Parts: sequence; structure tokens; C-alpha cells
Amino acid sequence: MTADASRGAQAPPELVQLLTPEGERVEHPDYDIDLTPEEVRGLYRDLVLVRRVDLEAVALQRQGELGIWASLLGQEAAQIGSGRALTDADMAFPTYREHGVAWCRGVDPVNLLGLFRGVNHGGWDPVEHNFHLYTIVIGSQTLHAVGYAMGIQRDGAVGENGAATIVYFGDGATSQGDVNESFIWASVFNAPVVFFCQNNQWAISEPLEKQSRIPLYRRASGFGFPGVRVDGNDVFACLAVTRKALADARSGQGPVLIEAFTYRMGAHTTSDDPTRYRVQDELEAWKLKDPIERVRAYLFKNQLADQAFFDEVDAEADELGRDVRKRCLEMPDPEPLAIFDHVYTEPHRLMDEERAAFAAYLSGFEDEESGR
Ligand SMILES: Cc1ncc(C[n+]2csc(CCOP(=O)(O)OP(=O)(O)O)c2C)c(N)n1
Ligand SMILES: [Mg+2]
Repeated sequence: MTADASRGAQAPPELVQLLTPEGERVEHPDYDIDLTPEEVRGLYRDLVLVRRVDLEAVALQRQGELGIWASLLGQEAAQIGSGRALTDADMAFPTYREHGVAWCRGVDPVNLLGLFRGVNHGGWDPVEHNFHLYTIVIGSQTLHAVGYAMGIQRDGAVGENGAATIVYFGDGATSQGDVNESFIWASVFNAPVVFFCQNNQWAISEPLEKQSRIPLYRRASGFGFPGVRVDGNDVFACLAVTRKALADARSGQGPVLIEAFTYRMGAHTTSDDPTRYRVQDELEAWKLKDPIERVRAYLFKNQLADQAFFDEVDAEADELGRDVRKRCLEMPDPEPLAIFDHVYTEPHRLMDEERAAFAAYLSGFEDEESGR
């Protein structure tokens, strides 16, 4: 398989797929899943709602209400499938694009917008949701996750009903030292961690073939643990593969690398213009593999949902979009000195000095305004 072929419309042979782009259910000997019609409708609803939040966020950025936004467009199935595989006890470590996983963890989407609006540092409690804060430094969260996994291992909190850890990162991140170091630690300490790589085939403008000459999932074998490539636009397959990997991690079988083969349909962020470096045909080919359309087709063909259901979900999505927009605009600007508040849990001399210096700087502006 050439690198170019891997980006084409043809599915690579080693891909785990349970639902084709046409919405046909297919079997896989190692990964099966038995979903009730209600569960499938639930997954469809998740996919539609997170896409709607994402679209609203892009619009808000374009209107100057957010500084920047990293869209998940095209990656909804990878995030909802893996996110819904988690139990409440599992801990997730995201990048900056995991809005769908955040949704599954019960994080209010407005909190995500707060970070990108610059009014908070990510206003959710990672412990309350078992969802760590967004991480911008590429790959560093893989080390945090392995440390966390080794912690729960030492606390004896694993086992069948215990906790596992999942960490998200991109194809570009696989070239980072941190990620490779985390693979080594996870492997030799048999840490209960699932490495979930969303291979969206681009790291800003760098294509996949600049990261690896072999499929990314095969990297795992060099580190001594299993790797699997799943159709990242197939929510059933992502759910099944992640569920099994988490169960294996919990039962003491160590880490797994999941490569969710997907595509970033939007720009890297709202600051990026992908027309400068990729061809339109590539995007068109991937539109045919849309993660939402195939679930819709499956529900329709199998008469598991009627038009009223689809209309209801669309209406709910519009209402969510309106609500998110309204509450985003209502978020107050923070008091400027609040930026120093949560850097350390305990008082810290350096923070005190920096706070005082910044307060002095700000008071200069007040003087100017009052004409003193
Ligand atoms: C350590 C580090 N180096 C560089 C950057 C700048 N940067 C931000 S996103 C990005 C590309 C990441 O690509 P990938 O891992 O594929 O994730 P994706 O954005 O495609 O989801 C880079 C290089 C950074 N944030 N951190
Ligand atoms: Mg990428």
C-alpha cells in the first residue's frame, strides 16, 4: 500500500470496520458488538449534536467571539465511539480537539468555548468528569496518562470493575519524543492505558507520509504491545475496538494502541487555510465516508428510526446551538488578576511577585484613564 493510496477512498485491508460508508452492517471475527436500536439512535444523536456544537463554535470564532477554534469535523465517530466505550471510573486525557469525548464525559460545551474565548483555562473539574484539561503541547498528555495509569495500577484500582486510562493524540504527535517515551513506560510497566491515535492524516499542513513510512498502528509492536487500526469514521467499530482495549487494560494485559483512521474535514484550526496545501478531491472522497451519514443510512434502511426521529434530533441540535451561543456571549470577562489564581494549589512566591507586578502595570492604565 502506498502512502497516497492510504489517503484515497479505498479502505485499507487491515481496517476494522463494522458499518460501511453505505450503512451496511459487516461482521468482524475479533470485534463484534450487539447494539439495541435505542443505543444506535443514541449514538446518532451524539454525533449530530457534537457536530452542531462544533459548527456553532466555528461561526462564533468567525464573528470574533472566540480567539480560535479547533474543529472536530469528520472525527465525530472516532470520538463518540471511543468516548461511549468509557465507564465513569475511566480517566481520559484529551488534546485540544476532543469536543466529542468531552460531550460523552458530561462536560458542558460552553466550558470548552470558555477556553477558546480566553475567559478561563478550561473551566471544568477534571476529577468530577474524569476528563483531564485540554492539552495544547503536542503529545505531552500521553506521559500524564501513563503516569496516571501507573498510579491507579499501584492503588490497586484496576481489575474487572476498576478503571483504565485512555489518551488521545494525533498522527503528528506520534513523531514527538514524549509519545514514544510514554509507549516505552506503558509497555515495560504494563500500564492500564489505551493510546487512541486519531489519524486525521494531517498535522496542520504536514501530511501523514511525513510522519511514518508504515501504518501508525504497527508502531506498537516495536514497543511490545498490540496495535489495531479501526475505521475512525465508523462509530460501531470505534466503540467495539475501544471497549475491548479498555477491558484488556483493566484485566492486566497492558496497553493497546488504537489507530482510528479518519480525516480532518475542516481546517486545522480557524487560523488555518487548508486550500493552501491539500487538494479538494481528497476532501470530496472523504465526504462520501461521512461518519454521520452511514449511521443515518443504517437506521433508515433497517427501519430503526423514522423521519420524525431525525427531525427531532435536528431540532434538538438547533436548540443546543442556540443555547451554546447565548451562554458563550454571556460569559463575563474575567478579572485580569484571576489568571494567577489556579497556577498552584498553594500560595507561591513567584506568583505573588508576578501578580503584584501585573497589578502595578494595570494601575498605570487606570491612572491614564482618570487623567491623574
Ligand atoms: C510540542 C509542540 N510542538 C508544536 C506545536 C504546534 N502544533 C499545534 S497543533 C500541531 C499539529 C498536530 O498534529 P496532530 O498530532 O496530527 O493533531 P491534529 O491537530 O491533526 O488533531 C502542531 C505542530 C505544539 N502545539 N506543541
Ligand atoms: Mg493530525
